[in-house]
Amino acid sequence: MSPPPVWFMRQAGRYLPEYRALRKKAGSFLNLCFDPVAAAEVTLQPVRRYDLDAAILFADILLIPMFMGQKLSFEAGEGPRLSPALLNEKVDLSIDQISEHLGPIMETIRLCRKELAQSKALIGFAGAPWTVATYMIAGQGVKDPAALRSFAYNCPEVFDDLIKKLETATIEYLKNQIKAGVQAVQLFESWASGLPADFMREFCVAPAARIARAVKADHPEIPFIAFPKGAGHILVDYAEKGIFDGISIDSSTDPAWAAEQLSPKVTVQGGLDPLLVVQGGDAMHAAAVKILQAFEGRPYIFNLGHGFVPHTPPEHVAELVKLVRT
Ligand code: 1CP
Repeated sequence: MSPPPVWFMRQAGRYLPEYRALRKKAGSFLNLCFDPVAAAEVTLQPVRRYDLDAAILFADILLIPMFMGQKLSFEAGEGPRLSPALLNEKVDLSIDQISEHLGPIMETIRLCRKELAQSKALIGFAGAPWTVATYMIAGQGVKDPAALRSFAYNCPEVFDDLIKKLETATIEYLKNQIKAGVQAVQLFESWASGLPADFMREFCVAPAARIARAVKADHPEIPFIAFPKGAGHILVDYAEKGIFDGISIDSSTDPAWAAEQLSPKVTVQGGLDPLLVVQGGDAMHAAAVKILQAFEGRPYIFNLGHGFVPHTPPEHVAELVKLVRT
């Protein structure tokens, strides 16, 4: 049995000393995103260090709201801020000029592709409409989606319009990434957890499927991965849409359940608890082996159930890659 391909969510980032050095030089996270030479370097750092099978573009899901007219900043230790928040103010959001803002990101992609070996995939990404909308509405990351759902119920026209605009912008953004050189795309739905099933079907599954269909209409050869974190049994709905090539599972998903319930036509990805990589040793080994065994004999990509946390020891990542490869 040949080992599965391996890459990691947040494989570039604060747990790597070489990232922290470049980030310090750039002054801010956004400066780093908009400097193609530095962003390409950060994208390639983990691939060089661990010989991973794929690089993921260094950018952020919150660039799209910024291109649509909200002001984006990252306050140290506090996470992202978008202003004005749609909860407080009516904002004139425009998606007509999205492509005018994409120059530096596309240049990062071209630089990465030039540097990467042919055998390594470059993965592009975007946030899914609901997840991006949560930040746009609240003006920041929120743990409890109640206020956001109330906004959707109270202002259905504004909410629908926002989701549609995000869908259109995301399609455009992903198509441009593919034209610049990414060979697979992943849609991050980081805030699916806690949503009523029908709400999730309408505002997470359906928009993701429409985005995948539109992207694949132009680029049928590009694998499309959905990562609906916290979607639980609605993962089956994603698989049954028949449009996603890959489905990434979070750490709360039982690998044995996923192997049984998700159509064998989709490639499953991920699952390992990122905190086990902080731990390392036997606990990390045992969990990784259990996941590998659950997906033996079907297409599977090794990854985490969510991104690395900043205090992950880089040497544990090296150990994990070695384990997967042997
Ligand atoms: O240096 C720093 O301080 C910035 C930390 C950081 C990094 C490294 C942020 C701020 N974004 C990123 C890069 C990033 N973000 C990537 C690059 C590629 C890689 O994975 O290596 C990707 C794919 C993202 C996607 C992203 N941004 C998501 C979806 C995935 C997830 O983690 O759920 C989300 C929700 C964001 C928003 C965001 N960006 C950054 C922060 C601190 C946050 C907020 C997260 C939260 O609300 O919990």
